[in-house]
Amino acid sequence: MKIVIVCYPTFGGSGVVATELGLYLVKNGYEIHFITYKQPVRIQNLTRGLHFHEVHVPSYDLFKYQPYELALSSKIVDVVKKYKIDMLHVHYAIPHAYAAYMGKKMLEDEGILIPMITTLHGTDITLVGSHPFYQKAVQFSINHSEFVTAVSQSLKDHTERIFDITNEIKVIPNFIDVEKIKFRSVPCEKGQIAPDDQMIITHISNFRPLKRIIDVLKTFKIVSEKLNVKLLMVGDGPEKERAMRYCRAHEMEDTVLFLGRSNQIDEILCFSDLFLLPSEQESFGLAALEAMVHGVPVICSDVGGLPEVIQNGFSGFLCSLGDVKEMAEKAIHILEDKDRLKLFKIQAFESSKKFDIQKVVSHYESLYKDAKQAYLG
Ligand code: GMT
Repeated sequence: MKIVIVCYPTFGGSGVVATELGLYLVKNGYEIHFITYKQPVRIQNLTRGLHFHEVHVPSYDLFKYQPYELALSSKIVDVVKKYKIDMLHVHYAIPHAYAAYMGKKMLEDEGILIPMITTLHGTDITLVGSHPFYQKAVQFSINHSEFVTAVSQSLKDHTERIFDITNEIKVIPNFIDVEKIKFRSVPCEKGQIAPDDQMIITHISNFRPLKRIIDVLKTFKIVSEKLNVKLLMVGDGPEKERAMRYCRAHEMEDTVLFLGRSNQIDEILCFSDLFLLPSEQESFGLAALEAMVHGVPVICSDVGGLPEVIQNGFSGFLCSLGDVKEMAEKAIHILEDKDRLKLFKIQAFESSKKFDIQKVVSHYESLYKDAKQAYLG
């Protein structure tokens, strides 16, 4: 089957999920065509069956805003026709679902019928999509997709609460390639970052306000008063400056390292002992799952889809939003006892298996088959 995947090419979770899905499908014999404005960060080499089509938006003085959706829908039409594509799978509703719907309609005009699947990731619904300026268009695109999926039950419920949805939303959670991580050949080198007896706490995000990275620092500060720990802050974004100022003001510069955006997430997580994710909202929390597969327990806020990913008291702890004292207490509880830490690490890895790529992607594969059948008969 030949599938077009439309996604954001950046470090964000939706782009990572779309890219990993495409790469895995290629291994399973699919022909995958990514359409984005830049080559996705997780695609290093284009191999057989894997194509990338860049959307160019020519800049024109008349426009205050460049019409990306137009360029994207035209690109979808061109690619579908040229490569005889069977299916459109768009990740992140805005503006991808809207643009894909336009592409689909243009193709219909030429007698080409193509089904479309939209995968909702979170912020496309909870933050941006629900804004009155976008709501109608997002609702329209969801209702006109042949199939709609959400990455958690929480996101499905949220979507149904704020939109008038007329078709069924299927929950297909995010996934992780357990085998790939387990049998990776890259060495795990903690030595460059910290001495052996120092434990590593890690946070990875896009440092947007909803990630509450000051809570990460406050939690870490309490833990560091009791235990020998170092904090790795991986990522970049609008709150970084404030976070760095906080560290200067609280003399934490020796124990908190800002590593920037990184392509070496696996290399960092492999020697981490604990992961902090105190977000205000998280439809799934892919970064937490990436930590768990490396055997890293997670302390996070009890919001959105996080309780579907982290088993409280088993793979980590779910804490009240903003309660840094509680998060620090749970962190200390896990870290202060070597045997307990070992157990939590094993349990975190065990929990991650539920989201193994083989299990989860089979749901997408059945959906592709159903969509093709339902649409084309
Ligand atoms: O969390 C972000 O700010 C990035 C955002 C994105 O669109 O990539 O992440 C969303 O999608 C991820 C992949 O499905 C989920 O794991 C994240 O939980 C979700 N973020 C939010 O809901 C805030």
